[in-house]
Amino acid sequence: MTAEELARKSLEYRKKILTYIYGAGAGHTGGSLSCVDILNVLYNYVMNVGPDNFHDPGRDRYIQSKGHTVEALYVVLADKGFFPESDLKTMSRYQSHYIGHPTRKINGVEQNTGALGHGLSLSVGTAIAAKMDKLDYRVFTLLGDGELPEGSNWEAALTAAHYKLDNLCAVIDKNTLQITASTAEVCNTDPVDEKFESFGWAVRHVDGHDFGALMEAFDSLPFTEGKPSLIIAHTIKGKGISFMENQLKWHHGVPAEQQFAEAIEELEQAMAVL
Ligand SMILES: Cc1ncc(C[n+]2csc(CCOP(=O)(O)OP(=O)(O)O)c2C)c(N)n1
Repeated sequence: MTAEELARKSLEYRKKILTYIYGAGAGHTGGSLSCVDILNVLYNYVMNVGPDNFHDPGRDRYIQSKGHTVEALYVVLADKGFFPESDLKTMSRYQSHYIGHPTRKINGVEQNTGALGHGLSLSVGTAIAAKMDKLDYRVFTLLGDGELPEGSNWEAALTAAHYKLDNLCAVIDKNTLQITASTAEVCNTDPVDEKFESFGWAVRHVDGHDFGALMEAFDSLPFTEGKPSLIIAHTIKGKGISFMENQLKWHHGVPAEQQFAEAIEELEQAMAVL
């Protein structure tokens, strides 16, 4: 897929994220909108994974550590054909498997996540398994900048470098906001690039909404042979909907009827000029 095609798809994804969150009356809106371009590029340009090979041991793996923004993952998995999109109408409803965090009950989900701080460890184990099994799949994980203070991340970072996991790529969705305050105010992890580099990772910064830049970064993996790679994706929480961008209340804010209509209108206008 080209950068232009990906850009169009992301606008569709944003509409769907808002539609299903609005329908469910629940969801993590801001962080889903900040990470959806990254998921789009991963699933439609980078990774060798789809419903046809999901049980193939050689498939690429994606583990979403910031599990609370599962709505972005759901719309991408539905678009890839892992399950019918109509399933998402049940999101967050009684007895639906489409709950507010990823579980392996959903086709296409590799690991249960949601308690922050576990995705990188799971990914390290999966990447070690590839090396042991002499398989050439790659492992991708998405971390929130707000989850980085969890100590398990740093243990995993150390281990990834120790085992020279150049088949592992972590992406930080660095939208700079947490739930109640900025990430820097809650627990500052900057300079996060220098920290990971000092742990033995190869690190790059990228605009997390620039499709060409994301594609180029993923094309360059591994950044250094014998080292795990980290992409620090600079993103905007609530990206694409002007009244949601960079606003804490949209962490898990659900649009009211009028706000929903305005948001969809903004996305349709963006589509018209693309
Ligand atoms: C172990 C754990 N502690 C606390 C939470 C509650 N929690 C849910 S989202 C969130 C903020 C996460 O911030 P970030 O990772 O930056 O997510 P984003 O801003 O991208 O949505 C927290 C603390 C959790 N899910 N897991």
